[in-house]
Amino acid sequence: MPGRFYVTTPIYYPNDRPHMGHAYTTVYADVLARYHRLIGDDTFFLTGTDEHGLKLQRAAEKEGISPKEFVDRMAKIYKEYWKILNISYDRFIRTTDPDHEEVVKYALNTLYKKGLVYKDVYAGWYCVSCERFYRASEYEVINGEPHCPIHKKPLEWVEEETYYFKLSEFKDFILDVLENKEVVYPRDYAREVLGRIRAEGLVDISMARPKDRVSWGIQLPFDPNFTVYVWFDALLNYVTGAGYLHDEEKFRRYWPSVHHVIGKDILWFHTVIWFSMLKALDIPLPKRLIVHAFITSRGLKMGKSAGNVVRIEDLIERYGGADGARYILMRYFSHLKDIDVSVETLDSAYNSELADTYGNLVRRVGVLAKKKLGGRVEGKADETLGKAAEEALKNYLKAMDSFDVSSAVTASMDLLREANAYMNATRPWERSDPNNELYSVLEAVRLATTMLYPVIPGKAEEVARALGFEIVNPLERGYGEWESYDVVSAPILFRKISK
Ligand code: ME8
Repeated sequence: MPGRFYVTTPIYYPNDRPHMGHAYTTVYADVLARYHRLIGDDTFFLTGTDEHGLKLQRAAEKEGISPKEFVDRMAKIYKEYWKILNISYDRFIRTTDPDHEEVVKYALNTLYKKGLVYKDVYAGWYCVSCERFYRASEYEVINGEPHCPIHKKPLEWVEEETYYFKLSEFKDFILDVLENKEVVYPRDYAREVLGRIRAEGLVDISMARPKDRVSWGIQLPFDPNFTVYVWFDALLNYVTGAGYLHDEEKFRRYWPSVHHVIGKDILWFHTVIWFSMLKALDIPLPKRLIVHAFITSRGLKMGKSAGNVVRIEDLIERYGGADGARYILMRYFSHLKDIDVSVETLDSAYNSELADTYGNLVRRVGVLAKKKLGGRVEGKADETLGKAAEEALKNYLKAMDSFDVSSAVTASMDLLREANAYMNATRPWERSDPNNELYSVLEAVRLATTMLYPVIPGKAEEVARALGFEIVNPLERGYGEWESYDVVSAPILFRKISK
């Protein structure tokens, strides 16, 4: 029975163009979406931009244009990057979209009517880059001044009237979810949040900003002098995107299968705050919250503030296009351990795996099929290679179903290595009739290409066209189940990077 799969990325702050870190999350979510479409699931993929708040207000001021003009320009840039990277989202949500603004107002009104909101003063240290307050136990003191632990920038002292959300009332609920429910993946992150709640408790949080300080935001529905705190606005994008309030049928269809993909920097918001908001709104929790670690460079989280970003265009240029870039991002995708990117490791995976193991095999089998058989290949599948293919597919499906994309890539490469070894052992170039051998290799190439399709969709389609097959659900057409091949050409897929 086909399932359903709804996947989201964080909605990014469009104060600047996306970099390798944003591509890391977005490509990963795209791979999950493409995989689920491939196996026949009814899939919906949401990404977008988080456009309100002080950070955007200031970015626009710096450019001397209105916030709306600024975010319009930046949302367009985001879409261009995702197009170049072949991101197959179904909706690009912007928090300035009218349906979203309606959802936010409706949701906050609901919290208000339920008595979960009250007015009081707030004083604290604020990081505009994070759009959040930091407590004394959390910030770093540099030269006697409080600094953001992530951005290392001085915090700003804020003292003002605000509205609080009664987060403290949800403590038992959150503890129960984190302790007993399989929502957070990997579970280590649930334990991390649990530890923090146990150590610090859960205090009520400010959910509004005075309009005279932060004007760029959605107006609080029950007090026109305030705008909604950007995180309360942003988190709700996930329900808006699924049709909440506007398309009940769509919401019923996709919400139960929602998978949020996030970086570990925004874990607290997506567990404690988001789960409490959902509970308060009587909306079921997400099926999974899939958390990943950071890409670091020179030991620091890659980001604009650290000044160590790798540009998406540089990745694309170095690795021969979007597919090469997507591959190296997924090859090292990691949930728990930060990955420090070095050109040497990335280059070596690209050269040895994409160019040699995959590219050379495609080229060799294509050339031989043309030369020895005029392109028409029909034969019997080799049993041993078939076993290896089955094993690889099994490992691949298991990895994909547990969100482990880098192991799925490894399983695909294992199959290609087996196919290379089979080719070298059977030497089809020396045979007068190499139909069986070439067919066996082509089947392995077809299956591995299908498995890699979610990661390298462009190149996978190119191989399918050149060798004469289609990318279809591998569960329906396993090894040896493609009848025959009409090889058209033998493309050179990836050019090696020389030192
Ligand atoms: O936090 N390594 O937006 P944001 C890995 N608007 N992932 C990285 C990364 C790195 N070095 N740098 C960025 C926000 N990311 C909010 C989200 S959601 C309701 C609101 C990725 O533009 C990672 O997914 O700061 C991280 O969680 C996200 O970008 C933060 O993007």
